[in-house]
Amino acid sequence: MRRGPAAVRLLTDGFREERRVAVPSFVDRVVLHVAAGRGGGGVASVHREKFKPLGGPDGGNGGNGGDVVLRVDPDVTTLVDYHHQPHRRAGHGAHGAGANRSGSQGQSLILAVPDGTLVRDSDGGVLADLVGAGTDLLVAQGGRGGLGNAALASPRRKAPGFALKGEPGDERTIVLELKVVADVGLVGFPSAGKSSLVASISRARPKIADYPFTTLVPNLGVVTAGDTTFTAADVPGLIEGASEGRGLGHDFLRHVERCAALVHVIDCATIEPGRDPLSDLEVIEAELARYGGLADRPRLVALNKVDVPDGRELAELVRPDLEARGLTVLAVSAASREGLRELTYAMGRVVAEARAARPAAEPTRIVLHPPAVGGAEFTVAREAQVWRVRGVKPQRWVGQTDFSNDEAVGYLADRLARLGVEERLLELGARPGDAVAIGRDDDAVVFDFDPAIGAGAESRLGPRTPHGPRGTDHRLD
Ligand SMILES: Nc1nc2c(ncn2[C@@H]2O[C@H](COP(=O)(O)OP(=O)(O)OP(=O)(O)O)[C@@H](O)[C@H]2O)c(=O)[nH]1
Ligand SMILES: [Mg+2]
Repeated sequence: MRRGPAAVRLLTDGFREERRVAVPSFVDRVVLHVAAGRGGGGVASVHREKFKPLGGPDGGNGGNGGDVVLRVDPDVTTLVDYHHQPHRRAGHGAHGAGANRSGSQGQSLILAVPDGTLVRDSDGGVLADLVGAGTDLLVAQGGRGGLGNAALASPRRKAPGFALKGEPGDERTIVLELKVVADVGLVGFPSAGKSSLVASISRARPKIADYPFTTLVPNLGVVTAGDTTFTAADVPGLIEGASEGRGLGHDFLRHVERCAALVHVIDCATIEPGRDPLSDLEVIEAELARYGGLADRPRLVALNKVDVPDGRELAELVRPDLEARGLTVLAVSAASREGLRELTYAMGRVVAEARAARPAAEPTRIVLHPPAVGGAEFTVAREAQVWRVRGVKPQRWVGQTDFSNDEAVGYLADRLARLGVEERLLELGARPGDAVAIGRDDDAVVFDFDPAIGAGAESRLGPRTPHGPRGTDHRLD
């Protein structure tokens, strides 16, 4: 008999994957690429009025880019949407405009995920285990909008002739994983048509054949009935003594342990001696009872193969008896599709009721990058060819700079000097003309070192040019 890990196949629309997982869970896994929105650029604009042509800076700020957030939604039960669309992008912030108009914020993207979704980074490290309705995970933060020249104006720089660029949004690849426990387990004798039913109500394509124990491992199908989406699995055929290990036995009853509901699939067209719907049901129920722990699970009865005339007759004959036992009975045919809509809606109802009755887990909020506390704001290191400056602020400021605008470049130099970057470079022995790289190797910006403070300078803010601080439009002074 088969033991241990079993191959379990999960088939969803447009997606086919086979993986080995431990009984009894199925794993749904998707690689998702998320991109937050870019921040809008600030603008450099000068207020104009009749007779006052240069009335001061009035360029507005860019709007922030939208974030990408994962949020647990109890109505979502599969990752199937992300198999269809694995690239998701939030809205960009709009650029600012003259007359102090700010650009609008980019639309954030809230991605609904099922309760219990595990989020990994592309290296496989766990980022978060999302449990509880409403739990949020910020997976990609929108870029900040750039400041317009109005916001950049200061007593020292009354009329900046430049604005800051918006910053790019985070982009990352994450892996979503969901341990899927089938919502509904289809149980019954071998060849009753369990796999045929899963195939008829979902996109799953399990093996179907007219010999017993065709199904060796459960097949999971995603079923949608009205507003409810759920998963149904065809548990391998059960026979008398299954709970003691006969047939495929015990291993497969473990599959139904965590199902919210069970469907008895009963073959109404079998010609095997000693078989009839009522005794079939009793044999299976006896096995479930011997296995234990399943008594509270709601049951439906699907009387299958009513496309066969004798089968239909038998189904109608036994229906009153089954209904008298309080069971919901549906006459169906996996072959002709008769009664399948009613069956899936009945399944959807019991699943929805079971979900509603489940205690809700408390929502928590998780942020991926907790702000760093303390520590230096930047580091400077001597590398083979360059002085390498690393740090969140210097790297962000470089991203905000429009290098085609000299004033903007001057402003960046002032900011770096104020943070102490120049001082540190001089301390370490950097000389004017040395190459200084800010940022990582792959997207660093390289400058010639041109310190505003010469060695022994009195003041860091001392004038660098005869005209005043960098980043000033002298026409407006
Ligand atoms: N006429 C008719 N035949 C059906 C119907 N459903 C299934 N069958 C046939 O019954 C046989 C068994 O079907 P399966 O779906 O493999 O049965 P199963 O319950 O999954 O069987 P195991 O995996 O062996 O437990 C196949 O030959 C099917 O074509 C039906 O509604 N009508
Ligand atoms: Mg089967």
